[in-house]
Amino acid sequence: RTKRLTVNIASSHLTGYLRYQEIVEFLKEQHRRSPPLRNFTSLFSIGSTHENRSIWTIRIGKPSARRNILIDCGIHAREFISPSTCLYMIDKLIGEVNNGRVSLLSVFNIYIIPLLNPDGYEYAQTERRMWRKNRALNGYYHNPDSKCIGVDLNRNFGYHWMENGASTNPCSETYAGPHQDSEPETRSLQRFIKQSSRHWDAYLTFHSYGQYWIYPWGFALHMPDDYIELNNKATIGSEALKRVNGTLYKIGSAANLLYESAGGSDDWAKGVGQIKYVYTVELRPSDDMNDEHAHFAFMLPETFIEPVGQETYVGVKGFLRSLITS
Ligand code: ING
Ligand code: ZN
Repeated sequence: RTKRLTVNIASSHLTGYLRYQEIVEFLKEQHRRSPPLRNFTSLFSIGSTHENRSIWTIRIGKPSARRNILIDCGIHAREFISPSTCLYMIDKLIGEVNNGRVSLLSVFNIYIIPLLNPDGYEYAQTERRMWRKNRALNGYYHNPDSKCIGVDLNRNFGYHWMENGASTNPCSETYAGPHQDSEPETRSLQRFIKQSSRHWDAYLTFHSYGQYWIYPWGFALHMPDDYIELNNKATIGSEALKRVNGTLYKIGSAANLLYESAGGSDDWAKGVGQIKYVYTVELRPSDDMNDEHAHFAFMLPETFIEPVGQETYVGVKGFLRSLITS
């Protein structure tokens, strides 16, 4: 890349859609930025991928904070605005720590996984911009006729797996895998969520695009028992988000708003992980063809990193605050 932009955050390194190794450096820098003796952050890997990349995770919060929030980005390779939004939020949260504004972070430890699918992401960065899946070889060596690579991680999670909107064909963009929970990225996230000592208040997973703030279920059209609470808190978050740049989000269940599809990380987090507030957030652009930015689709220009990061951060904070007061 010849020309890189500067995003107005404390870290000077969010200069575009970063490569995997740049993301690792960014996280190390952020971890160094927070006061080390007070233990406000930790940086660790929750597992590794087919191509042996680590899935890095940063915790931000007071060690005494009792409640836990999980956020991931980059399940799908081509959705570049997603990992960049996680990185932006990490920078802002650590900025608040350093300025002594820790009210949210004395209640919540926020765990952020900025890139759950680094193999797919690197492939999209270097070989094929529209790649979606991970880089599983799908038995290629046993059956060289099947040259199709990759499992759709958001169809691989084992809750009502393969019931709807997924494929058993390894060549499909929505290939659900040879069996449920087959992928190292899937299992790393599940193992981390299940670590029993931790209670999770909320799980947010960031995708693009469409401007949707959606909740389970994805596998079928019926609603969870507590969907009114899920809808209320999504409304609070999206209204906070809208106040920043006027960006409008639609709210509803995944199957109703988008399409029925099983095996998503959100359905698993709620159905198996028993997390109450579970959301998939589809970031900008809008998918409304009357919207001036809709045509960017997955290829949102890097100049959007800042406005999308900013509004999403405000939306997430608004949502988190609503968890405290209720
Ligand atoms: N969209 C999601 C997908 O995995 C989704 C939509 C969300 C489906 C939650 C099921 C559950 O297809 C994108 N853009 O990835
Ligand atoms: Zn996606």
